[in-house]
Amino acid sequence: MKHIMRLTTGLFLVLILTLVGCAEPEDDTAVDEPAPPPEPESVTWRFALEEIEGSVQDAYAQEFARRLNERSDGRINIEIYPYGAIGTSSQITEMMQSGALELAFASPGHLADAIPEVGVFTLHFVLSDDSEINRQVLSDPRLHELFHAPYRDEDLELLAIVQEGWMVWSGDKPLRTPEDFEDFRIRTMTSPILVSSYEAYGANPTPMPYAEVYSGLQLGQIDGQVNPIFAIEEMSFYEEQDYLTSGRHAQFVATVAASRQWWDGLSDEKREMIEQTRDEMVEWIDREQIRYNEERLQVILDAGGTEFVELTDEEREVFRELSMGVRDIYVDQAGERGQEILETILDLVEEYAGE
Ligand code: 6CS
Repeated sequence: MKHIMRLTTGLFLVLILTLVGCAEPEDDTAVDEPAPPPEPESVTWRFALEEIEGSVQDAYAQEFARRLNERSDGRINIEIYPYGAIGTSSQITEMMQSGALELAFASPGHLADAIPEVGVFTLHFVLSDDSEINRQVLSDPRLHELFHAPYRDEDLELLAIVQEGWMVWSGDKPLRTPEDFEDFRIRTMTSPILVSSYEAYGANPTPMPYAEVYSGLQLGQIDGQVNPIFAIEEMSFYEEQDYLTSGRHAQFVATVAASRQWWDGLSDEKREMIEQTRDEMVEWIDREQIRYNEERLQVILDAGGTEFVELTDEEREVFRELSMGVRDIYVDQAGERGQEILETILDLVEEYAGE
């Protein structure tokens, strides 16, 4: 495997980052309280990734850091910690919740353990087949508003929802029908709703952290996994797999989150700079992720030994029907707020499709 996860080093870093937290002073001033100390000339914020250098999340963080630095005339600096520098996705989220990290990516496939409502992004056939429509839906303020409370309840602030590419199934055979999935040990991210999605297809889902997938494939603990193409290439999963099957059943969706404690302590000026930068990056990151996925597919095909298979509309329809019952499991777990989120996404998809 090209990239060895340095989790031991990560533990040291967790300790150091916890000790040197750099929250900003509160901006709200009660009339008879002493004036807050002036804002520091320059600040350094930490941004942790669930993906390695060269990934879509890395591209986002690098560009976000560059634009914020420029917008703030060099006063805002961002240090980026790629996957492996700190810990698993769940550990990164916990650090952000405790205020030891300012910013991080948090994928619903892991985060739904803590925030069941985000499990909506792990359901199949909810978003459009058209990624341009999905980009508009995922950046719509009406959707963001519904996630505000669930994130705040878990000491997080939602900043952005980003699609990173179509999820693709990899295995030692094409996965065209539910019969192909029969007892197929497919690795999933750790949230329970993903397990239900693959049980509905007759598979044997096996949740595990990202860092263990390559060795899981190599040692035969799992038969396959599911991820966007850029990740299958950069994590070398394709080296252990003969087929990639694309059913366009779901986008890999990630969220950019902030520590609630840190966010609440920021000045209005800094919060606005972050929000403007976030808004201006919506189209940029979407173009980048499309390019990354196209280019990496070519790298995989050029290496030889892995075939790319696309499901027909009829084949997709069988999976779509099987996936419908999982929506009820999601609503059971995520309650009324989850139901409203699911309905809003379905409505927004129709609205942006002009239906
Ligand atoms: O499969 C996973 O666990 C991971 N996949 C991607 C593309 N990003 C982060 C996530 O943890």
